[in-house]
Amino acid sequence: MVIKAVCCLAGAGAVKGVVTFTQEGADGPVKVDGELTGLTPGKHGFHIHEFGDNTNGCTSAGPHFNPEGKTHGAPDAAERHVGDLGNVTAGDDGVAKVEITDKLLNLVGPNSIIGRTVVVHDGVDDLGLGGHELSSTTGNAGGRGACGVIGITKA
Ligand SMILES: [Cu+2]
Ligand SMILES: [Zn+2]
Repeated sequence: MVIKAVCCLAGAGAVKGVVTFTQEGADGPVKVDGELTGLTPGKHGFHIHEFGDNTNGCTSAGPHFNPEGKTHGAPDAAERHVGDLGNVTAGDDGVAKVEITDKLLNLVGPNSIIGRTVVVHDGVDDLGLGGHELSSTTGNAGGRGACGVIGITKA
């Protein structure tokens, strides 16, 4: 069984993009593929946030999706939010390719990310190591450049 989901990101500025999520079987890792444009060159925090609510823009998406009550961290860290996908990197053309395989994400079950929000940030996620007061909750990644709600798509 292959489960697929898609997210179209948009924001108040130039940043936008589309990412797809693919999971083979309920226990398999989730592949995240796509492209974001309109970014400033360099790294940008990339997360799943808790709520699929964009009523008041990307702010309404709430904090990082964190069903296990953990501290913010890098995607490969033992201690991380389920929604912590680290950074994507934009080139001089403002384009970032997204190619992530993550073993904590799920598209099925009680911790499914379907109906939650993908956010790409204006700044760099310090992966919890920056020593800022926000490092342990958001990676101090700054504003929310673009976001979108994750929805089920054709497998
Ligand atoms: Cu975020
Ligand atoms: Zn986090």
